[in-house]
Formats: sequence, structure tokens, C-alpha cells
Amino acid sequence: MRDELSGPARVAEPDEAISYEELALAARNHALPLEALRYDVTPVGMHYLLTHFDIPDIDPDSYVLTIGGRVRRPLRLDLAALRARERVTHRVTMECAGNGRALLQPRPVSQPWLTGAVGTAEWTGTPLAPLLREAGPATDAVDVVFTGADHGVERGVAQDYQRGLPVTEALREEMLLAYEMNGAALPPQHGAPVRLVAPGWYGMAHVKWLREITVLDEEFDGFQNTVAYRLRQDPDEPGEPVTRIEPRALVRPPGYPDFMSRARVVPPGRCVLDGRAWSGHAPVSRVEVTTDGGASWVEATLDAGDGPPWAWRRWWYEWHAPPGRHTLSARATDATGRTQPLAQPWNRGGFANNLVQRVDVFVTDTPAAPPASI
Ligand SMILES: Nc1nc2c(c(=O)[nH]1)N[C@H]1C(S)=C(S)[C@@H](COP(=O)(O)O)O[C@H]1N2
Ligand SMILES: [Mo]
Repeated sequence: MRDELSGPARVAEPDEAISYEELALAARNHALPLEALRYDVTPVGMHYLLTHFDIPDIDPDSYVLTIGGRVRRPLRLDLAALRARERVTHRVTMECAGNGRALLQPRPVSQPWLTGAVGTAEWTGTPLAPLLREAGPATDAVDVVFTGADHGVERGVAQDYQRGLPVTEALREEMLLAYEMNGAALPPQHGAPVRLVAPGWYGMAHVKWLREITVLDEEFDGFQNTVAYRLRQDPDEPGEPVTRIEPRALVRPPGYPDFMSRARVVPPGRCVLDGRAWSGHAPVSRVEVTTDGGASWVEATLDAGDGPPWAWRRWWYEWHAPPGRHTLSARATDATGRTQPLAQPWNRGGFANNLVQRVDVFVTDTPAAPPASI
């Protein structure tokens, strides 16, 4: 295996174009088409998708989930046993920690997301905490490791996809072993037959194709916790772990697009701008909008705050669009006061880049006249 495949994650040269390898990843792992921000719940095929290795082939009839490690009573559960337990549904907005990576300068070389690595689904399954309590974690339990059935090599390290969570997080009541998505059986690409849903956490924690849950009396030192998913400036530093979703708002692109540039064409006059805003730390409490590239910000209206706590909120703002070129953005702030930066939050992995999105629009002189070129 070449050295560059086993070394630290690479950062592209300042003028280095996207490679075929990144293109191949981008085609396997698709984004939410931004017009799908119109839906409260994202239709399954429009939800973003991210899979490190291959989608494994699991026979639901012989599927068994084990719960073991530092527990008093190890458990083995087949699908029927999981389905017979308490059944709950949570509406959860999930976002990949790498969302926004390809917009960073310099660009960390990995799945090259723009802004669409997000989606909201209704996940149905059984809560994890009662099962963990039944197994009885030892009093010295530290981390709970979730192992998927998928296997591959990442930077020279052969591995099953595994992620650890602190035991206090794993025991939170909203953690779910999900077997349905939007009211239908979990599809293969989203983790069939059972996945973890960890509301509030970036996507990497929501382990798909879950086959084993292991309680440890020490911190988990697996690749996806200690090598990948760390916020680092230098390759040698240990870095901080990537955990919960930073606040972000997206604009549902108005008008209609130019095929190549995706720039928007909008007729002049009244234009309701809208989109979604979310945070994994606390509910979003405020969304501001700019229609002049950030020179001035105005308050958007947020929908009623009584929706599900882990799902995005819709926001809207009535714009009177003057002819010409404009850059639109929205900026979310959550109840903890966290907000979105106006300068890129750069790190070597390209994680948690919640820099405000920029949407370029061309407002025509008359409702009927598209531009010759934009
Ligand atoms: N077993 C397994 N689980 C996984 C992954 C994976 O590659 N293997 N990818 C993770 C990452 S990085 C993300 S962002 C989410 C994506 O979930 P989705 O494809 O259902 O949107 O799954 C997570 N769970
Ligand atoms: Mo991800």
C-alpha cells in the first residue's frame, strides 16, 4: 500500500482540482438536493448518504445484535426481539461532520461535500437505554462501542466501522436502535436492518448495520474516534473529538437554476426566502438573513418552537428582490448562543465547517426575461 494511503489525511495544494477519487466518493455518497429543504421530513431517496466502505449484505432472518463487554448480563437480540420491545419514533436532523469540507481553503482531501450533507427523517425503533440497563453496565464503565457489519481499510488501517460514545451519552433517553425510516423498513444504504440514531451528534456516531454493542472500562481507542473525526490544525496533535452538530441554516435556493453554475434566476419583486436551521447543542432560537452579501442582516421568522427538539426548524423572510446580482445567506443561532462563523473554521479533517452558505442570485429586469448568460 502506498505511503500516502496510510499517512495523515491529506490537504490539497491551494490550486489542486478535485480528483477522480473524490469524484467517485461524491457519486456514491450523495447530498440532499437543496430544493428538498421544502420538506419537514426528507423523502428517503433525497436524504444525504455517507458510507465509508461497502453497503454490507445482511440477512434480516439470521440477524443478531449482541450487547456485551463490561456488563453483568450479555444480551443477544434478533430482529423480532427488538421489534417486540418499546417502539418510539423520533424526528431527527442528521448532518455529516464533513459537510462544507470542499468549500474550505485549502481543501482537506476526503468526501468533497458542499453544503448538502444533511437530512431529516422519522426514525422508529427501540430506545437503547433500557436495553443497556438490562445488560447492566459495570460501575467502572467508560465508553460504549458500536460496531457495524461493514469492513474496509482507511489510511492503511483495516477495520470494521466502529464508533465509541461516552456511557453517559449512550444512556441518554433519545438514543435509538432504529429499524424503520419514514415509516418503512430501513433501506440497505441507511443501515438495514438496525442502526444507531444518536440525536444531536454528527452523522459518524449514528452507526449503521449495527451488529455489536460493547461496554468498555476505558476510553475507546478505535480509528474513527482517535485518528479520524478529530479537530486538528497539525497532523501530529491529538486534537479534540468531533461530537455534536454546530448550528447551521441553509437557504432553499429561490427561483430556478442555471444548469452548470447553479446560480439562481429570480423574477423581480416579492420573493419569500425560506430554508431550515438546526443545531445539535440546543434548539435554534434565531435566524438572520442577508440579501447583500453580508453588509446588513435582518431577522427571519422562525416557525413555532414546539416541534421535535432534534429536528430542524423552518425559517422565512419576505424579500423585495431588486433587479441585479445579489448574494443571499442565512445564519442560525441556538439557545446556547452558538452561532455560525463568517470566516471559515478550518481544520485538517474539514469537520464542522458551519461557515454561512452563500447563494448567488440574478434578479431579472422583468418577470419573463431570463438572462443570456449568468
Ligand atoms: N457502519 C457504518 N455506519 C456509519 C457509517 C459507515 O460508513 N459505516 N458512516 C457514518 C457517517 S460518517 C455518516 S455521516 C452517517 C450517514 O448516515 P446516512 O447515510 O444514513 O445519511 O452514517 C454513519 N454511520
Ligand atoms: Mo459523516
